[in-house]
Amino acid sequence: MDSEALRKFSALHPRPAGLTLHYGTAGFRSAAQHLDHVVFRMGLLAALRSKAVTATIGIMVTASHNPEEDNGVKLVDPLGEMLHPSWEEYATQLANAEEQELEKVITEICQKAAVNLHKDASVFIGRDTRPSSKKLSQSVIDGIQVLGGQYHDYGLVTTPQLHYMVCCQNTQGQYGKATLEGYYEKLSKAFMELIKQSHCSGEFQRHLKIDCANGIGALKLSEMKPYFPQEVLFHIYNDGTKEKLNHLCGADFVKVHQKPPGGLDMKPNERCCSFDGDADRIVYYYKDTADHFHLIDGDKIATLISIFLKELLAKVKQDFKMAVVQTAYANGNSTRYLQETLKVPVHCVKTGVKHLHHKAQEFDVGVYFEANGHGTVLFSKAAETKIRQLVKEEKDNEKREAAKMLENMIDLINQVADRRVIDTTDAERRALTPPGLQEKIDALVHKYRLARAFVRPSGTEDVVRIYAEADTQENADALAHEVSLAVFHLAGGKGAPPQPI
Ligand code: 16G
Ligand code: ZN
Repeated sequence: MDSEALRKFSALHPRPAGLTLHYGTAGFRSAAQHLDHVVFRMGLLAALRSKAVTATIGIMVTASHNPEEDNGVKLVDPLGEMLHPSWEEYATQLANAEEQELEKVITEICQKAAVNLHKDASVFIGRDTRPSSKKLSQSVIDGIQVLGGQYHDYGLVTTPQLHYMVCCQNTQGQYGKATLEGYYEKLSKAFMELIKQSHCSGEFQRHLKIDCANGIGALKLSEMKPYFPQEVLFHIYNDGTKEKLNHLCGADFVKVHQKPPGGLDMKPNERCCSFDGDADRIVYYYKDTADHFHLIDGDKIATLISIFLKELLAKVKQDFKMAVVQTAYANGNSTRYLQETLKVPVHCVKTGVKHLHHKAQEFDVGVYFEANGHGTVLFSKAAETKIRQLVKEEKDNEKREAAKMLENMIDLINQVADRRVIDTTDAERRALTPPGLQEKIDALVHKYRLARAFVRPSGTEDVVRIYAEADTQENADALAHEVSLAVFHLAGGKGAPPQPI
């Protein structure tokens, strides 16, 4: 290790005294001005991780759905997965080390994780459109270079694009070409295959209005446009030229407020969707002729995909294991529908893509979605090959219209508010501390029909989140309010007690 270079560069990226940050649900997130030393050190860590696994590692500078003033950084493992949990602790140690202890901490990590510092390191870098992201990604480069690593800076990319590049690189192109062109070609080809099979009420052109949360999605979607056939028409809204990132728009806004984003004028039955700031979430929505807003969130997307896959699997004469993975935020009706009507096993895990992904890997077909719109489907090689074969052979597909399934699900209303720190268990569905809180929540839930509620500390912000669902909007609001009052009283709430919603 070049101790001199390490000293020199870490002095250029000083750690503000007394600031402690943790590698959370999706990496580090904080106000952008607190992150320079963290991203420099994550450059160091990415180089170490690359040396440890002899593969290219990704590093993304983004704070996803957080406000524009925030930023964050997360590492991507060789197959495009989230950083292995065993390394999260090293990330936290490195981020919080005193400057003069940095070399010692690096040496300790090398010992614990059997890293040979003489090996080569290769890191792919990406960033979102936040004003602070460019400078922070420069600091990442400093970190990589101090440990003698090579890097490729992809500049402005979506989070999924960076994951894709890393996976392509480490599978020697088997997954696709590690270029933006390769990404657009792969996705548009798959999309066209898919729509060939769908029946689309005879329309020649299909329109989709897309709210890009004033983020990177707008840029990348514009680049992707030429790869789609003429009959698919995208209309981009909230492209970042006028308003702030994630402000009154984006997937999180639409999900939380159950209404269309600002800046998107929606006519009855028009198809609309929203990304978040780094374009790794999507939710769909439309309004009907009676002006009612309908949200197709992660729960419904997972259910629709499951209906489709379940039908395909029934035709494949092999016993593939399929399951859906959700979090505690999943609407209770979607869980019931999947388990009872569709007969698909459902598993509940902690919030965060890494937990869902990990669980979904246990199955031949693992569908995972968070209610907020993060998700995908994983296939075992054998299941993927069989399904591809079948899809190719299938000429006469039945109609699978969203409406059919939506009739089977009644929307329950979810309310989320913020409060103080709490410890949880059972995939975050039950509170262990403070004493008495869980009992109180149980009693409150008991008062309402088809109700659920839970509280959990946020993994990305300094707040506690409160979730409630019930048979009507009024009841869900009332339950959320009662639970937030219980949190306020039992968990030392600050300021005035929460007001009714
Ligand atoms: C992060 C997670 C997301 C989760 C959210 C919860 C990834 C890529 N992102 O954005 O999955 O839903 O955190 O945030 O894992 P919260 O802990 O603040 O509620
Ligand atoms: Zn995101």
